[in-house]
Amino acid sequence: MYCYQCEEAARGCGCTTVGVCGKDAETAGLQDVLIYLTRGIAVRNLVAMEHGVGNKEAGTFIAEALFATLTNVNFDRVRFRDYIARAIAIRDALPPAGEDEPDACTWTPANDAGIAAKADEVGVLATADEDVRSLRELLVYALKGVGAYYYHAAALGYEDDEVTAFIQRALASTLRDLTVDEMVGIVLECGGVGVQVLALLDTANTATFGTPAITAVRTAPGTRPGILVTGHDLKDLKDLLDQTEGTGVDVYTHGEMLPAHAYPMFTEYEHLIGNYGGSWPFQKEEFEAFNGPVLVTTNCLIPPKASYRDRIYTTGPVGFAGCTHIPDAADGTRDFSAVIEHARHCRPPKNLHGRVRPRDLITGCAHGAVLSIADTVVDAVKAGAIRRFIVMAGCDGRQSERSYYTEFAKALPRDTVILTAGCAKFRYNSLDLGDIGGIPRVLDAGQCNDCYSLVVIAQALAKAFDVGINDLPISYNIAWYEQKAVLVLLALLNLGVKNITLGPRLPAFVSPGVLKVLVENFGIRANTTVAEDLALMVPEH
Ligand code: SF4
Ligand code: SF3
Repeated sequence: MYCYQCEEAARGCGCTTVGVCGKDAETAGLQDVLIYLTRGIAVRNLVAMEHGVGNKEAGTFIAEALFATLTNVNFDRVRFRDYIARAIAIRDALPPAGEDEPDACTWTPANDAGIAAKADEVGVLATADEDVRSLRELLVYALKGVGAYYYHAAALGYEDDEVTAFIQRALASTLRDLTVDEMVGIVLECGGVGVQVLALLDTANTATFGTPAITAVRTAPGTRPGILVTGHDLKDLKDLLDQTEGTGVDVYTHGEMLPAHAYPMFTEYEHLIGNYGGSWPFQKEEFEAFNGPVLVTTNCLIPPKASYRDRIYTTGPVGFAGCTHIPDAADGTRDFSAVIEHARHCRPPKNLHGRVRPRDLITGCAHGAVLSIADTVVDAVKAGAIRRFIVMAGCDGRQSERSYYTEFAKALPRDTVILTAGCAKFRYNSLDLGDIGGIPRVLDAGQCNDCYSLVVIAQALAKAFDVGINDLPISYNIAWYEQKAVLVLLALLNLGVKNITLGPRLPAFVSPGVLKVLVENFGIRANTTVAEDLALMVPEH
C-alpha cells in the first residue's frame, strides 16, 4: 500500500504497511482499485453522454464510491468488494468508448488475488513523475470532497449534472498524459466546482431545514437512554429524530453534527437534547462513556474498540467490519428501528465532566444569521471595535501539536473575531472568549461544508467596504486533515483568496514543484509558531 491522502500520512511521507488511521493494506488496495474503475466508468460514460446515452446513475455512484475512500469513512473490505462489483457492472453496461479504450475500461478481476495484484499496479506510485503524481492525486482528493458533499445534497434531492459530469471529466483526465499547465488548470477548475457543490449543499440544507440562527447548544447529558449521531448527514439525523419521537429515547449530536441544532426544523424536536463530546479524535473515550448506540453517518470513524463496537451503527458509505450497517432504502428514508431498540436497553450517557466543560456551545453563525446583523458587524469594524477577522476553519486531528490552535485562539487580541466551520472549532469553542458588542468572538458557521458561508460573509463585507476580498481585514489560518478540506482549500483559491496559512503540516502529496506553484500564485504558507503567526496575521499586535 501507499497512501498519503491525509495530514497524518506516516513520517510526513505516506503510509506503507498500515495506515495511521487504522486502514490496512488490503483495504487500501481495494480502494485504489475502486478508484481505478471509476476512471474507467468515467471514460465510457463521457462518450456515452456525448451520444445521449449516458448513465446518470453512474455519476451518482462515482460520487459515493469516492466518498467511501475518504479518510476515516470505510474500513470494511466486504463493502469495498461490493463497490468494485457494482463499478464493474455499471461500466460494462455502458457502450465501449472506442477501439483503444484504456485498461480501466476493460480490466476485470478473476478473483480477490487478481484485485490485490491490480492494486500494486494502479496505486499512487503508478505515476513515476513526482509533480504529475502530485497533481493527479491532488485532483482525486479534491474530487473525494466533491463526491462527499454531492452525496449529502443528493440525499436531500438536490442534484446537479454539471457537478457529476465534471467529476467524470476530471477522473478521465488522470488517465491521460497532460502537461503540467493543463493539470494545474483542471485542479483550479475543481475549486470552482467545489464552490458550486458547496452552494448546492447550502441550498439543500437551508431549503430543507430552514436558515440557521445563532444558537446556544446544551452539553450536559440528560437522564434517559440516548442515541449519539456523528458525521455530516443531516438527512439521517432528521429521519432518526422522526423515528425516535415518543419512544423515550433521546438523541444527541456529536462532532460535525453540532450545527444541526441551529436549523429551525431541528429545534422543533424536544428529544434532540444537546451535543455530547467534542471532535472525532476523542471518540474512543466519548463513545465508551455514552453508553448507548452511536450512529456514524460519515467521517470521521476511528476503528472502534471491542468494548463498544456492537453499539456502532453506520450508514451510507461508512463501514467497519463487526458494526451494523443500516441499509439504504428505496424511498431514501433509512429504517433505524434496530438502533432505537438497542438504545432502549442502554444506560443514559455518563457526564463527561472534567475534559469537556459543561458549557453551552454557540453555533449557527452561518451567512443567513451573520448577514442579518451585517450592519452591526460593519459598524463595529468601522468604529475599530473589531480590528480583524481570523478564519480558523477546517479539521481537527489527534496529534498533540493541534494544541497550537487552542493557544492561537487564546492569544488573539480581544478586538479580533474568529470565523470558523468544521471540526477544527472544538479546539477553542468551549473557551470563554467573550463577545464584541454582542457579536460572539467565535462565529461558528457550521460544518466544514459551511466554509461556503464564510465566503458569502467575506464577499458581503467586501461589498460593504467596497474593497477586494483580499483587502478586507481577514486572515486565514486553516487546519486540514482529510480530503474535504483539500476541496475547501481549492474553492477558496478559486474565489481569489490569497495568503492562506495552512497547518499543522503541509500535505505530503504536494510535491516541491506543486508547492512552488501554490506559493507563487496564491501565497500559501505553512503555519509556524503561535507568536510568529500572530504577528503576521494580526499586524500591529
Ligand atoms: Fe495514512 Fe491518512 Fe492514508 Fe490513513 S488515510 S492510510 S493515515 S495517509
Ligand atoms: Fe472533521 Fe473528520 Fe475534517 Fe468536516 S469530522 S471536518 S476531520
